[in-house]
Amino acid sequence: MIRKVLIANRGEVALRIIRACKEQGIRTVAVYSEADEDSVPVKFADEHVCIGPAPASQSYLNIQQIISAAEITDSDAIHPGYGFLAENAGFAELCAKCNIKFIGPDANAIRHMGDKATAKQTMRAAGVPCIPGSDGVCETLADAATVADECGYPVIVKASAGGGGKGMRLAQDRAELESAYNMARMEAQKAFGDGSVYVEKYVLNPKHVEVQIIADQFGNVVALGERDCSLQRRHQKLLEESPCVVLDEETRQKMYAAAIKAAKAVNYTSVGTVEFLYSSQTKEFYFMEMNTRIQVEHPVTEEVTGIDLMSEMLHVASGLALPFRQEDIKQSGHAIECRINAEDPERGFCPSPGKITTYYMPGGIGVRVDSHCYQGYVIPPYYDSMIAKLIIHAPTRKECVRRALRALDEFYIEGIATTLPFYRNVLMSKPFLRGTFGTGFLEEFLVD
Ligand code: MV4
Repeated sequence: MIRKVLIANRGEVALRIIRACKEQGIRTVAVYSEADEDSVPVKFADEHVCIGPAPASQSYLNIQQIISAAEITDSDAIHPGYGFLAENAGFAELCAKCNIKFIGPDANAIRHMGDKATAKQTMRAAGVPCIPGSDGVCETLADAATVADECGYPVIVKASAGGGGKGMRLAQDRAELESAYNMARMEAQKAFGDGSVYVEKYVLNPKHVEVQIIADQFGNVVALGERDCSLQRRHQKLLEESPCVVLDEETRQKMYAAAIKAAKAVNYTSVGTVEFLYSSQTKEFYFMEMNTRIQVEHPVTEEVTGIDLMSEMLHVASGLALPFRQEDIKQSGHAIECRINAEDPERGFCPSPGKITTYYMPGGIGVRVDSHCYQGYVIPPYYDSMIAKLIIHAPTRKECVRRALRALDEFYIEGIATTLPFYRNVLMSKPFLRGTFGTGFLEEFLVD
């Protein structure tokens, strides 16, 4: 069993982890940077340790400091949350070496899925549908051209060490392939110190649908429904919902089976997310990546399934078997999450840190706010700009949208610019209300 968890994160997710631990009687240790001394997670944790200056590289990414903090507080586990060290295989490995339980999958699974070309090869070999393209890395431009001719243009060149949109280049034809290939390689080398790239057919305006899975240490893997995360801007998700309204029941079940197969292929344990691209035109879905962490949008799944993912993540980490089987999972109603960022939608979503002078949160049935903010809190400029997640649950999508609009009207944040007004516009737009929009929707929507 786990007695004491060190939370190697900050903000909303640190608070989410503390809440789950408290409910299980697990003691908590907050580590924090000099910029986060006055934060809610630091106040709510049983113990706190300052691990360095504001820049993340010197605090939340400082592995030596975090391991030392775990040792001096006698913590037996570390929860990495999302971002920072959550998908750092070396960190997971070091935790294991120091006899500290890393709350997440093992280092091998993280490493395997972190290399996107290898992950895709493994998935294809396991029988998970993949986007037509190269089998692994394309070592030369000639290789890339052969693959592109086989699967047909347009193609996309992706960094193997990338993910989430970094180091991607589109090529409409053979003439464009050369620069796309070279640019992707250079960008990947610069960003990740690894210039490996792979090539696949470009799917036009797909939906981004991801399946939440959870796996225990006894080989049980359960799919906990899907999330439609197509509403993104520059590869930053802004709104997520569950279920995905364009999936028919047969395709949905096939997608769950593929996600479970993906997890089993790497002996996965803990919570994880298998990302798929879905083409509404052909009704085909393809494996894209697997995220080996708890994600920002996990509450959408919690609302629809009634399962506390953070709590179950702690349970499987401590060696317990899953308390449910696939046939026990029932999804009810619809859930939408809006990520409220300290950004100005009127100024190209530029960050807007500073003091929150008014903070009034919405409430009522079906309304949940996951946030570490309060009136008087000063948002530091050093980290991610997400300050709150507004999560709405209702019996139908239509009611969910109306409830979301009602909650947005009640949410008052003053002193800084936020993305609150932006969501009102999105939730009232025709493409959103139809629900058929793909990943290209928002960029078009924001033009006019
Ligand atoms: C694609 C694609 C179309 N076809 N791959 C973007 C992030 C990274 N995870 C992969 N991405 C994409 N890969 C093929 N073969 C379109 C995207 C993409 C995208 C995917 C999900 C959500 C938003 C997106 C926005 C632009 C492009």
